[in-house]
Amino acid sequence: MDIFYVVGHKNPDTDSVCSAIALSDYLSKCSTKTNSDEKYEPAIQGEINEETKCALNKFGVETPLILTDATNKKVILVDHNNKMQTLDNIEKAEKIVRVLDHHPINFSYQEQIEFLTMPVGSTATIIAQMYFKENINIDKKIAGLLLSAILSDTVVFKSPTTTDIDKIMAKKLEKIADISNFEVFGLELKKAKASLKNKTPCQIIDADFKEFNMNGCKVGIGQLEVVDFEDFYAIKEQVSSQMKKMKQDKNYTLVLLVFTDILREGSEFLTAGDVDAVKKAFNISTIDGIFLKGMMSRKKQVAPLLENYYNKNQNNKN
Ligand SMILES: [Mn+2]
Repeated sequence: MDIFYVVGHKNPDTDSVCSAIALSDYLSKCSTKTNSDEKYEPAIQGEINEETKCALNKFGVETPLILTDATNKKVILVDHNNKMQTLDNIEKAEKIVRVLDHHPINFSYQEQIEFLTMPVGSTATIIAQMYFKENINIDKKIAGLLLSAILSDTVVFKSPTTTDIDKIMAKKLEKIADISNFEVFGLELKKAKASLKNKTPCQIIDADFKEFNMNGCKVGIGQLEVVDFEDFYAIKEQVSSQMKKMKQDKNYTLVLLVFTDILREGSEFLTAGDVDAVKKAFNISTIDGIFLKGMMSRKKQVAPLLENYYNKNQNNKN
């Protein structure tokens, strides 16, 4: 029997985990239809966060197995297509079978594969559409997970990445998942993730951290949703010095943490390293204490602005 591991990005978030579970379910159901002997196994690259835990508990779904190395495995990548964020030794994978994602394309492969991306708010949105389009039965658990992922990635539809398709899919899934008010449920999820209390600076930085190669510069961008900014001010200094240490130890050009206030709909930054890049990319004269109204999305706002800056400024790498 062929086993395919369906896996999301490093530092898994709710969309990565729930999409891996849902796509495994979807593909298993498709393969049953065609009587093929294929097994789809959802996997994660590391511990899940509090928000994802909340979603999995609510719908009674087990945490997927942890897989960090692709060697000799057949893998399906969800919610990422960037080498920096994928399994270790991805070049030693038996095969990357397919990619399903909603991030900017950053991928090349020597073989023909199925590669699907759509400019929507979450990978879960694409998977939900596939279920409805192919008339594959969505059970309550899977609907609940897909809904959780859409609400998580779109920050309950407040992120500029939100599209009408996300909202339409959420409405349909809400009924199947038997959730009476998805906005209330979305905030419940966000609050689970937002708590900074009882976390070490490392845990705060790592919670939702992604690495990028921007024109040869190693850039790490983390994002946290904060309900009470007082909690953020209380830990700011400690987190800041940990970020500086991390920049040195792991040789980053820039480490940027985005603290997003979902109620005020904007963010504050903490940086270590190339401060100049941040000032120029976001057109601000200072970083400390500046609240950037409307800045909600790493994917659509923070990363592209920085990438654009580094593409124009090849020198100045350290
Ligand atoms: Mn996503």
